[in-house]
Amino acid sequence: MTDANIQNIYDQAKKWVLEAGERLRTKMHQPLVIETKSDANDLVTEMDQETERFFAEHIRNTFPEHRVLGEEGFGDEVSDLDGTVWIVDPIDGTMNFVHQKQNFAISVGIYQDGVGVIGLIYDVMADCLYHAIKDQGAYKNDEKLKELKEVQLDSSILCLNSFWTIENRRVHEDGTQALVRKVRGTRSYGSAALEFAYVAEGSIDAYITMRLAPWDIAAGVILVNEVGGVTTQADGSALDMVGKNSVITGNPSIHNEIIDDYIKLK
Ligand code: 2AM
Ligand code: CA
Ligand code: CA
Ligand code: CA
Repeated sequence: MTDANIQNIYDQAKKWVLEAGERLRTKMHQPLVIETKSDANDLVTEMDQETERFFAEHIRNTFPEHRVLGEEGFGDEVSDLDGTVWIVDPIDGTMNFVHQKQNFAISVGIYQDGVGVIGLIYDVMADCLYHAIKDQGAYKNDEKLKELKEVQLDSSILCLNSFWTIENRRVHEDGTQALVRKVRGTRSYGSAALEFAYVAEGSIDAYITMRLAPWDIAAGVILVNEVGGVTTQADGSALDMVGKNSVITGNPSIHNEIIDDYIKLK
């Protein structure tokens, strides 16, 4: 794909992300229909569905040869990343959307034959867009994000949550507790996409979570790559962008240490 093509796709994607965010801000104070998915805390609203439909329709009309992988099922059945695939999370942090009316994001990652080429994460209520085109750096609105500097674990801030298992594997619980005590502080924002964006901007140093889907991470991985960060599964193996993943993303100076000395996925 030529640079001009990528720029055109990026321009469209950015326009739609901002437009979808504007629609969410306008409609979010209307009464919401809230349903549950895999369990009582796994929420979905009609705004998640409407936003994903908005992306799927625009992408199909403008780029009919592209495919869409989305959380809410309005995209295509995607089991490989051949060609151009848009990986869309219409609202990342639905629980925050419902309970807090803030701290949620639209996440769009665009992959070309398996390579992440465009990442957009839009913090809707803050009107803050994190964006990257492969090999051109990552940005927070107009500000170019800096390469991550070396950090020590005991002066790091770590994001994590209460998901400590993936399928029949689990983190080493004593090790993970030791990690929580070792770092300077822990945080949990409840939006995987925003947590990736915070790693990219250097406001947190690593983020650990189990059981994420491609749409949670597709854009974030691209942003973090652009500032020299690394993302793997919790045992250090490569991510699977069409399957479920455990995830550690962060500063390369602490990434391996966290995996080898603390998480020790069993
Ligand atoms: P979502 O809001 O798009 O569902 C919450 O810690 C983060 O984990 C959010 O990014 C959320 O994405 C994601 N997540 C993935 N699977 C989840 C699940 N089964 N239940 C709740 N959150 C989930
Ligand atoms: Ca969800
Ligand atoms: Ca998500
Ligand atoms: Ca979602």
